[in-house]
Amino acid sequence: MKLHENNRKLFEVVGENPITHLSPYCWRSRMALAHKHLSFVSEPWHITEKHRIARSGGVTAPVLVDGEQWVRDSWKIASYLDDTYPGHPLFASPSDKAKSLFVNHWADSTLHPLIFRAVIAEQFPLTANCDKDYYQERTLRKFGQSVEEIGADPETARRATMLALSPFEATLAETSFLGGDAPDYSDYILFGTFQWARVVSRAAFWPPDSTLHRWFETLLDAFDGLGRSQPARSAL
Ligand SMILES: N[C@@H](CCC(=O)N[C@@H](CS)C(=O)NCC(=O)O)C(=O)O
Repeated sequence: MKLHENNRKLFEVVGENPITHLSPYCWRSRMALAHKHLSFVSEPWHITEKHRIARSGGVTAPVLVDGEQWVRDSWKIASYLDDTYPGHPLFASPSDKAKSLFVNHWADSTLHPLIFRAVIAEQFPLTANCDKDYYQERTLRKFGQSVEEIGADPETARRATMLALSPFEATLAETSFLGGDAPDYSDYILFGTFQWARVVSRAAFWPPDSTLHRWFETLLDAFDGLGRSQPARSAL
């Protein structure tokens, strides 16, 4: 029996429209919970509402609350879920987990800064009004540039993103998923990245005949279309 089944919630970043789930990290945890067949209640959260997640000991979402347990950080949430609920593993072996950790670092340190530059001009207007000043201030502190400066040349950032993605594209020409015949957590990490792009940006990153497109569309349909039920920016 699953513990805390009715007492599990996930704090997730939302935009001004509360149905706009625009955080790549929160999507990782959503997909991980779905993969493990664990139900949860979504707690829409604004990035300035630090007091609501104070018990996690940190200031970022996702935060999973599982009964009495508070877990913050998408990677720690995935590890916690596999350790606590061994069914439907996210990591088939320690070696798979190590490779997923590489994907986690690659997404965070290489892909996200590029995609941020490509989409921030379109994303910022979707930010919750109560978060906008903080977001501007945090961006300036973190990158030494304003949102407007960072988002000034999305086309160059898109080209750089596609270049960075070429090893992933070549991999998907030989295998359906990074997890092999079925997705594992490494697929959900990168799904989160491109779901973020899909939710905030009107422009596609890849052509419809690419292996990336096939992989992403399959994951959008997974878990009864959990990902696809989130409206794409291009559809609005
Ligand atoms: N390493 C963290 C990163 C989480 C993160 O940066 N979340 C952003 C939302 S996309 C956040 O909550 N930011 C609030 C802030 O920076 O104050 C994870 O994987 O969960």
